[in-house]
Amino acid sequence: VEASIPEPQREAWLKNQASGFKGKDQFEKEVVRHVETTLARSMFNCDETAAYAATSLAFRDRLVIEWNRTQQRQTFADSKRVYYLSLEFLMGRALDNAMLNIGEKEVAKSGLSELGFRVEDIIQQEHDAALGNGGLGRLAACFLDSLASLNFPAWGYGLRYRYGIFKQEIIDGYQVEVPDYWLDFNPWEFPRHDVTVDIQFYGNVNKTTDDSGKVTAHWEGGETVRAVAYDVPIPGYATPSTNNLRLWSSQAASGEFDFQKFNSGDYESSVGDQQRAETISAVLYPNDNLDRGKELRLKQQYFWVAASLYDIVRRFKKSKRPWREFPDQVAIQLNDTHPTLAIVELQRILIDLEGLDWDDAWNIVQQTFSYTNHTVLPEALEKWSVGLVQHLLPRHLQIIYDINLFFLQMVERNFPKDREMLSRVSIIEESQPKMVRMAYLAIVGSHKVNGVAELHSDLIRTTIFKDFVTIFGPDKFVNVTNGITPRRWLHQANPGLSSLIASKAGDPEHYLKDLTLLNKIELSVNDPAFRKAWAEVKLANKQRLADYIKSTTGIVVSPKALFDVQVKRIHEYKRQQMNIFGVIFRYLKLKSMSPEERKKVLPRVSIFGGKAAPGYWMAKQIIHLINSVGSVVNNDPDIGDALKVIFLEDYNVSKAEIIIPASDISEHISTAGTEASGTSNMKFVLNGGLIIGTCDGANIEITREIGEENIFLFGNLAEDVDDLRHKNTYGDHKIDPSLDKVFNVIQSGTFGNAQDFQGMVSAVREHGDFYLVSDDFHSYLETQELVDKSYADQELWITKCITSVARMGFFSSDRCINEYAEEIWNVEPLQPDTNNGVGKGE
Ligand code: H53
Repeated sequence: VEASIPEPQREAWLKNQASGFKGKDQFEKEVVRHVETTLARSMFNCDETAAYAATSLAFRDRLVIEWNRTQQRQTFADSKRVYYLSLEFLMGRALDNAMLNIGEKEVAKSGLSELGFRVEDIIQQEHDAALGNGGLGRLAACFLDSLASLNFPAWGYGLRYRYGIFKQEIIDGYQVEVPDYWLDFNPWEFPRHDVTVDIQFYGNVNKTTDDSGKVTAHWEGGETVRAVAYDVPIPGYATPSTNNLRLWSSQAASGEFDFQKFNSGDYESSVGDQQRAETISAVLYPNDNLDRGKELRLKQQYFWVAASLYDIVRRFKKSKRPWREFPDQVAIQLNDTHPTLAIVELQRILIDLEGLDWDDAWNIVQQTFSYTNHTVLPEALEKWSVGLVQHLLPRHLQIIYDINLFFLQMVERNFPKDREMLSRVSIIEESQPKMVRMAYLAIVGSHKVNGVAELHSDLIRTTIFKDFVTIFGPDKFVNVTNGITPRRWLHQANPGLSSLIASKAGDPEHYLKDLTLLNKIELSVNDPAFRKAWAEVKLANKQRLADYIKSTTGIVVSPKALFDVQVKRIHEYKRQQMNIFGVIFRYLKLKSMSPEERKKVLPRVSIFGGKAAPGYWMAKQIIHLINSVGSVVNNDPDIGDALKVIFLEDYNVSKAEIIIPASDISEHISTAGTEASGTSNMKFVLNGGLIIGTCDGANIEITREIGEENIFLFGNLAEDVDDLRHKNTYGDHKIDPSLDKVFNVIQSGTFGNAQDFQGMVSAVREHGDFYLVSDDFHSYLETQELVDKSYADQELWITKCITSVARMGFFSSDRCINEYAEEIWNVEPLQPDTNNGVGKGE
């Protein structure tokens, strides 16, 4: 039966169209209606949780109306769409973002106040949507915001994990992981029980030949798991465009447990199938920049990719266009190699199910896909054992072998003299066991490959993907420097600074959509009133963080001290260990001073935050050392306010929104050549903090934009890292004397059992110091001294901060998305004011 309402009855629909609240009175009415009818409560038992729920539902109603219109508009215009495939979307909270993006926060604030609530308290009730680990997942979330704000027809596709990234507790200085069950009440998703796809695993392949001699492969048997769609509306800023994030949840294909088994007393296995199916989308793997090759992870990848492609193909087929037009309608971006099986799956659909020739199909595939690489770290580059792929996805392995065969034949034809190249670039690594190299498969199956910052893109072209540049030519490899959304990371996180900026740069609606307008504030850099207001905003943000620190740790810090922040995933390459060694050095120096001297030093608060992957022993040791140093330093009566060391538990998006605006200096100190881009560096500078950093990732482009007088760079360069490592392992490895002193104090037991930190010390002293902590330590300490000196001159410091913010326009994710749209996707925005005939009954 056709689901659309016939023409004569449509008038009644149009007359009764839902509209959502307009203005404060209607907002209040909607909140009360949701409290009383949706939640079945009343003014006699409406707590903040209920008020949050009702407020969210009132906003959701608004979003969903625009979302429906946007989808209709896009369907009717039949324009090319972008599909962003990402295993992680680190969204954080949605309510505040929805209020600001649709421009109704003031309405909500006064409406809630009349109903007896403070909007800030209501916003705090929301649980973060934490379906990601770190930078890669948050980048995907910033991209969704930009895609919607710029009116691009775009969908995100991901997994609806029942458990997001774990919650971190610190107990006796150690990290303890607690499950993050976040779906208790989630008003931001719409279950689509009618949008399901059955996904096949295991089984075997049979081939048949028809009369014309054409061979067709049939993938048969095995097990089936059902994917159910959950849709999350993504509001654009200051535009009605509202895009869709579709997250897949797994369930048993029958939807029920086996009654026969149940009745015959086999209770366990009767629910076993159901539980096995649900396991697929149960939990996010908590590793950042590390591949562990687990079977369930591969299952997650195929499940998500197959459901998404089925959905995309189904939408395309409705247009009744010929297959060759598929790439004119569809651009699919692979966020890292996690969705690379989509390349194989589309080829399978085209040749096995749709009957296309290999070459025609392969052309379509290559024109459709593009791949973003986010790392050069070898331990993060995905490989799957051939045996595992064969077992789980037998038909896909055959196709991978064919892709590889045709690719290697092409290489052999074009480079007949270079026999060794074949084994270097083969998608199948001839190791024991054999492995599928996912990055190579992604490159071969895409028309564009991009890195995420200039240095990183240069590195992938000259190191890990060098041969592929030779084979495909340089134009296939491009750079798109990462960006961040200024809506969340300035306007939402730092309303004080946002409105101060607006007083010079024009309406938020303008400058938040064209961030280069920030440069207007540079004209006011010497305006005393502006500078004073600037300093007051920073102090208020530091006070807000100081209050938070007091309430969560009990430690009192002075907002007048220099706040030095390093918040990010804990990883040896990010070098939190170097930071804490530097803090110990500072502590020793303070201890050696007389009380009079000590009074003269600039007080500093060293703030750390970040999660360690549960199986990453060294990262956990780093957390333990930070906490142990904190408990010694913070309780040392000699030290007082001169130095405090804080570890903030459970760093996540909503905590970042409090921490980032409060920083004076933040640390982005990875070993040169290891951090592909970094994006928090951009957030900190945009919020009027300066950074201390290495010549790595996007730090380099930040320097280019803001000027080298406004950043504290130090350390060895990427081009020297190989030689230094060689020297550290084979040559004479002398430890920096200041670092040696720090190590001796750690080993004397000053911060607790020396044995607990032996791994960190011997990594530097005895095991080649792979991350060059000792090589960079002297330069790091010197630069930290320069930070102290510079901060003492507050006038110059504020000038640096204002100038830097003024020059940060380049790092908006809008710029970044426009580059993808032009250079890679070839898509155009669809303006919301063009009606396209919607509502006329077509
Ligand atoms: O991706 C960010 C970069 C950052 C890089 C990060 C990343 C992950 O979070 C996880 C896996 C991976 O390969 C890379 O480490 O430098 O800013 C977004 O591009």
